[in-house]
Amino acid sequence: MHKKSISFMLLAVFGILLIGAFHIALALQFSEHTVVGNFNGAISVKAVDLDKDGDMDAVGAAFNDDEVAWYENDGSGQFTEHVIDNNCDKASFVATADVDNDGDWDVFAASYSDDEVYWYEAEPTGGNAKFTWTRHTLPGSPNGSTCVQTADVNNDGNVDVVISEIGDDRIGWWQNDGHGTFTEHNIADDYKDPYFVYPVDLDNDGNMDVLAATHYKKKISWFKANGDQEFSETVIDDNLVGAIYVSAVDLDKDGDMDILAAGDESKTICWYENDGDQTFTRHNVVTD
Ligand SMILES: [Ca+2]
Ligand SMILES: [Ca+2]
Ligand SMILES: [Ca+2]
Ligand SMILES: [Ca+2]
Repeated sequence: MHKKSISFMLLAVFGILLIGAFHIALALQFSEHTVVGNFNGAISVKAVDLDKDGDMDAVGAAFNDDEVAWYENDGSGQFTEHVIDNNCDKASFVATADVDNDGDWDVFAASYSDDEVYWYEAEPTGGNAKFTWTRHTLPGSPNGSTCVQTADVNNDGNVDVVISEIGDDRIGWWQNDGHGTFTEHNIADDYKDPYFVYPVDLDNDGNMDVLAATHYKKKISWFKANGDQEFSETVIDDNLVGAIYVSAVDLDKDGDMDILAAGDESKTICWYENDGDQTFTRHNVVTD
């Protein structure tokens, strides 16, 4: 995929999420409250109690503003913006984790145009800003990253990151030594246009696997881990047109992990029912 199409694709992801939110809202009657209304190109958001005061705050990325920020909840749903970085060129994704095991939530952000993934080390200050943020760069310069997810890939108790690089048609994971020093490893180096990745132990064998969505190949795959962090691909679906999102949850509550996915060009949200042995049957939630 050419980089010039990224803005459209990012908008499409946001649209799919809105479609999903709309359908859920029909059933559950949500009312809208604005956290921030001028976060240009808002593309990724995570809920986390960043300041550990008992209420959920928000961390977000704004693609057009090149900005990463967190929004402090006063406890009644009123939010105050704190900028973490206003120089993260085409910020495309955020994630949170305690990278250095010091008890604070740190923040990851992908910079699509810098071809970097940064992590921001939180230091509590006690003042109004609450934290200072020190930016660190992951090694290897992930090329055109659209997704960064946190998980303990090698089961050593330290949270690692899984990253998609659509510029290099690659999925990698970065091993954390527990102090925020990372070592790069390969998951797949010839996976065309990996738009979204999602780490999960899909077959419940204790090893962290990785799901991926490729837009160009309209494909959903899972990469099974063998216990030595070597991964082999199984295709779940090779006909989800515009595949742009994938995650996993036990949707039918029968004890195994099912898969949830979205395709922008086919205007589809679907789920894949696990028969208990990682054979999946697709069901459309909404489609064109
Ligand atoms: Ca809070
Ligand atoms: Ca680890
Ligand atoms: Ca597994
Ligand atoms: Ca299930």
